[in-house]
This record gives sequence, structure tokens and C-alpha cells, in this order.
Amino acid sequence: MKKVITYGTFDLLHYGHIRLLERAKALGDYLVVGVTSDDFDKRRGKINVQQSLVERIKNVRDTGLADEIIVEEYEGQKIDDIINLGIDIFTLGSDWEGKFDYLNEYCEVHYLPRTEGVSSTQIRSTERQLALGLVGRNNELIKMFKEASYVNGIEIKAVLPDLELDSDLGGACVASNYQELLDMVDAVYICSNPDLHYEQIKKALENNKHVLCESPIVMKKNELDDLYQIANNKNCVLMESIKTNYATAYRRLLLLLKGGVIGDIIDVDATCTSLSDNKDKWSSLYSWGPFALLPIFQLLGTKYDSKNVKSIFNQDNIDTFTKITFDYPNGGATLKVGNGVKSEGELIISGTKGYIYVPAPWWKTDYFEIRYENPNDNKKYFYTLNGEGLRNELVSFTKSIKEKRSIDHIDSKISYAICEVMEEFNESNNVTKILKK
Ligand code: C2G
Repeated sequence: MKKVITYGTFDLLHYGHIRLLERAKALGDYLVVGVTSDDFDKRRGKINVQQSLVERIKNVRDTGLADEIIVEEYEGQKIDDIINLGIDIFTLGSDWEGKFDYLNEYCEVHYLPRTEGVSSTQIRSTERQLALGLVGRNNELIKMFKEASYVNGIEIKAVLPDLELDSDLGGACVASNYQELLDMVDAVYICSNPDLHYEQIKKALENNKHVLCESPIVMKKNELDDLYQIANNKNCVLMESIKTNYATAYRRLLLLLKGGVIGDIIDVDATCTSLSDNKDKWSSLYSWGPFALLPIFQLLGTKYDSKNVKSIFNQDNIDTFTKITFDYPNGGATLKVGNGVKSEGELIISGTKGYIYVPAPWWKTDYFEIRYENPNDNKKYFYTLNGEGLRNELVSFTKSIKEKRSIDHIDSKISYAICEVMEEFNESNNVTKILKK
């Protein structure tokens, strides 16, 4: 019996895929189809896959052409599969011509002519594009503009930067005011000064526009209530943006922790600082607080017993460094953020069996380590980081709009908890202020 194997994502299964499977099957007597896992696709840069692994497997199964379906999960798996399954022929479409010749050592390799005129990318791009507007700080705005070009289904229609742009942003129109921007788009990404968020978000929602807003969304809990209410009434998505939440390594880390790799979590220590970003004279807590609060609230919950805040303020009454210690019933957390003060930007999560160490800059991490008492048990994890997480965040935002439900959003309890920390800080509640002359 001749065994044939082929691989693919098979997203939105189409005629080209079916013809490939038919011809692959005809090369032998038994066809194994390897369907790529969502993770593996993301790692190899395919982030726009619309259907889940389960849906894609079902579609392949429904063709009746596969005798066996397996999941392709890692680089180099093809050799393992060929050996373990006793494969005689490996085949793929001619778009891969030459790429898998190294498998000749293990079995025959055939490239089949690709069917012209049809592809998943083309099917995806015929869907209506979401017109997105960007408003706020130039640096963030430009980063988002670049990342959007990797995401199917989004077109940046208009921008409203804080300062005049010195780079050309392709076909995007530079709006002269906020209302003009809103009139051109279906959704906005807001990365402006947090003091402006409330009015900007409210106006966008009242104009029936979906909103992705850099954290902190707002500085007052009643304002957050208000905005969620309007979003709800208008059937619009209001999503908080903290890119770290969408970085693959960070997400894996959360899952591993849930599985108990370091036992019970006792302490979280998160530090984020920068020297360069203080041009706008931003508070360190506004700009870095949400990043550092994210793992604290995600891992220990939002119900802490008490917190202690200590800040160094400059002459302009802006905190250049803030340290917060949280007391939890079964542990604690420390946040250190600085704009104008530099420290090691690492994340350390301590548990009863071991700890996790994420090196600086942990908020855009592709790597972490699980460390134990016995160093021989230590494990290192590496992942691909696409656009610091922004790319996956945009995918989640567009999917949420399309499917009219929140997909992968930061829990609203966490949004409220972040907001509360900001609110109390602004009201100087329990804040020890040190004025640096
Ligand atoms: N295909 C084709 N004609 C098309 C489109 C796709 O013959 N018009 C073939 C591809 O060449 C591939 C298979 O259908 O052999 C699945 O295509 P994709 O779902 O796009 O998967 P791909 O990214 O090519 O994955 O490591 C290799 C991968 O697993 C192959």
C-alpha cells in the first residue's frame, strides 16, 4: 500500500484545495492530511486564518478524500510524520516547489501544479474591509498603521496625529478634526493622552463607531460605566488595548501558570521603565501602569486587600517613578514604573514550586523561563512575536466587530481595576508623594 501525505491550513476550503487533495489521493492508496494548528500558523506568520482548527479539520473530513487527518503543530514535524506513519510520497502544491526537497531523503517528493485563480487570501479579501481611523500620539499611530497592513480586512482610511507627520502613511487621509475622521471610518483606534479618552470614545460610540483604545481607557470608574453602557446600547465594540495581552509568549505563560507549573502563585513583580518616552511629559503610571497591572490582576485577581503607592514627582507635578505594592489574602505584588527613571524591565512570578522569569523588556516578550530549585528542571520557552502583539490585537478587534461578540478582550473586571488604580492616584488617595527638586 502506497501512503501519501500532504499538509495545509485549508482555511475556507475551496476548489483549489479539493483539486490538490484529489490529485494527492490519486498518487497512492492511502492519504494522510496534516492540518496546521492555529498556533503553528501564527508562528509561521499566517495570522489571518478565519476558521478554527476544528472547522478546518471538519471541512477536510467532509471532502471524503482523507483516510487519516493529523494536526501539524511544529517546525520539523514533517520528518517525524513521514518516519512514524511510514509515508511513501510527500506532496504539496507548486507554490512550495523546491522548499521540501530535503524530504527526498525519507520519501518521494511531488509538487502538484497549483490551481490558478482561487485562494483563501482572495476569498478573505472580497469581504468588506473595515475602515479604521487612528487618532493620537504619532509613535503609536505609526506602529499601528504598519501592523494593520499585515491584517486582512482592515484599511486605514484616516489619521489624526497629535503632531504633524513626517512620514507618508500610504493612502490614509490626514483628517483636519476628530468629527471629520469619524465620518470617514467604521472604527477608531485611540492612542491619545488619557485625559482626552472619555470625550473621544463617547463621541465615536455616539457616531456608531467601534473603538479600540489604549489603556487606561478612562481615569474614572463612573466614566467607564458610562462608556460601556453607550457601547452596549449602540451595539458597538469597546475594547481596551494592551498589546502584551496578545503576544503569543505571554498567552502561553498564562496558560502554563493556570496548569500549575509553578504551583500556587504567591507573588508578581512587574517593572516597566523608559527614559526616551518622556517628551510628552507623561505620567509613568499612565503610560506604563496598565502593562504592569495586567499580569498582577490576571494572575492574582482584582480583589486585593490594600495597596501602598509611592511616587517621585518632578517640578511639573508629573510622576517620573511610581511603585505600588499590593497585599492579597494569599500573597502580594509589586509594580514599578518609570518615565525618566531606568530599571531592569523584568517580570517575576513566584510560586510554591518554582518561579517564572521573563527578561526585559517583558511587555514585548518572545521568551521566558520556568525555574526550579533544581536547575536541571528549568525550561526555556521561545515564541514568535508579531508586531509586539498589536497584530493579533487587531485581528481580535476585527473579529469581535464581525462576530458581534468580544473575542479575547481583556476582562472588564480588569479594566475597572486599572481604572480604579488611576482614579485613586489622581485623587492622591493613599499616595506618598516625593517631590524631586
Ligand atoms: N493549493 C492549490 N491551489 C490553490 C490554493 C492552494 O493547489 N489555488 C494547495 C497549496 O499549494 C497547498 C494546499 O493547497 O499544497 C493547502 O494550501 P494552504 O491551505 O494555503 O496551506 P499552505 O500554507 O500552503 O500550507 O508547510 C507547508 C504547509 O503546511 C502548506
